[in-house]
Amino acid sequence: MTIQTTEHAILAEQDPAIAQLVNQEFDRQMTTLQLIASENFVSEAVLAASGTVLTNKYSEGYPGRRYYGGNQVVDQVEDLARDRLKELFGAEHANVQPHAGANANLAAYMALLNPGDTVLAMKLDHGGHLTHGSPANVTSKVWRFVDYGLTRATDDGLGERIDFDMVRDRALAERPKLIVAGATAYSRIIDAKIFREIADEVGARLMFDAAHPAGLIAGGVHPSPVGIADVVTFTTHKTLRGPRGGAILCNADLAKKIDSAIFPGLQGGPLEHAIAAKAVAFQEALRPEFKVYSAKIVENAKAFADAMRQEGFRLVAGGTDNHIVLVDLQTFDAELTGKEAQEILDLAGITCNRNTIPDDPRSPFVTSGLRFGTPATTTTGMGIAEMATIAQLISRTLRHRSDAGTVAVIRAEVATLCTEFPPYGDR
Ligand code: DSN
Repeated sequence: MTIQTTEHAILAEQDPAIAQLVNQEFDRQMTTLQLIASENFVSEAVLAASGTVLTNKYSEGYPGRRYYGGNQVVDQVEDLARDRLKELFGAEHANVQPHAGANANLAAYMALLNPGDTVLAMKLDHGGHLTHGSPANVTSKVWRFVDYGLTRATDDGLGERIDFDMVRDRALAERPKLIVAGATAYSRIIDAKIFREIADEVGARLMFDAAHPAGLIAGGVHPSPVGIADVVTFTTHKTLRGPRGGAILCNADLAKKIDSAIFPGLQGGPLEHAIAAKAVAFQEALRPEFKVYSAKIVENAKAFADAMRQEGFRLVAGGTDNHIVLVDLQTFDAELTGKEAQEILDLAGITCNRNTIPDDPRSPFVTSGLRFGTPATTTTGMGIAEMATIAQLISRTLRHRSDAGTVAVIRAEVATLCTEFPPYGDR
């Protein structure tokens, strides 16, 4: 498939090599299934705002307090983005400048902590994030992270859950200055109120990393941590369906600290073209249709989880309440690693990512799990029937992984399915 827009024609004339690669990526996205839980398809309007002359402008500082001239228009863009975001989540203060979720998290730590302070966050292999204190990440070098995890799966099929007894015990023993709630591979609701109670008991601040459920929160299908946590950080490109980037929400009393942590603490000039695209996405998320979309993401995830279970896969946490389905491959095929499964599914045109499962015996590079998500397929208009089909395609691919002919047949079936649900119409 090729891109037919005027902008792409200009790119093709000026830089054929990059234009050709953009086209190849467009074709990949249009003809394969996008099941990475943290990806989505932005609207044409978000795409349009991303590629504007706003990229030319330096605007270090904040609206009304910039270090360069000529920011009269850009100030209005950033104000619109902040106002829409506050309205969307009912927040007192919004910062829309973080270039990424990692920056949003770093800024929150910088605003709330001194170097060496103790932070309690979820273990990476139980679903946490690199910036929640992974030994490989700068966060663990500046602050002292201790962790909590999930309960073990029980025989009655209930599945793993956040172990709040462990959260409380660790909090009482370690007296952290900050507790971090939020995860990248946890398929259940995360209740900020329980974390708040524990944080209050030990005199800790609470940060909620809502990168994954942000869109579900905006759409009203996941309880909001805003006003419960001291700071809420998130990315704008996952369930929220905006451009790549980050954002931070907090109460008015922390506004100055958060803003100073982003600039001048961590970043220089904000990416105002990205901020404009964020503003467009926030406007889209304010519309009633976004509530319908969010509910469908969860409905599809539940249908996909049921179908995967019927195909013989064990699901971490026993199922899903959100957009994520985390599969433990060990009972399906003890020999099959997450890495091998991801690679063979790629050949079949099914895009997902390998993921650790709780207490994974394999390394994070190999893993014993696969993470799937429904934000992107739901955007294309796929529904419950397609979720069942996709689960069957995954199961067939993995069962017949040594048969290149069967994988090629599945690849063709995937392409046919995708062309029935084009996210960009005639683009
Ligand atoms: N890379 C993101 C995800 O896939 O969940 C987290 O940063």
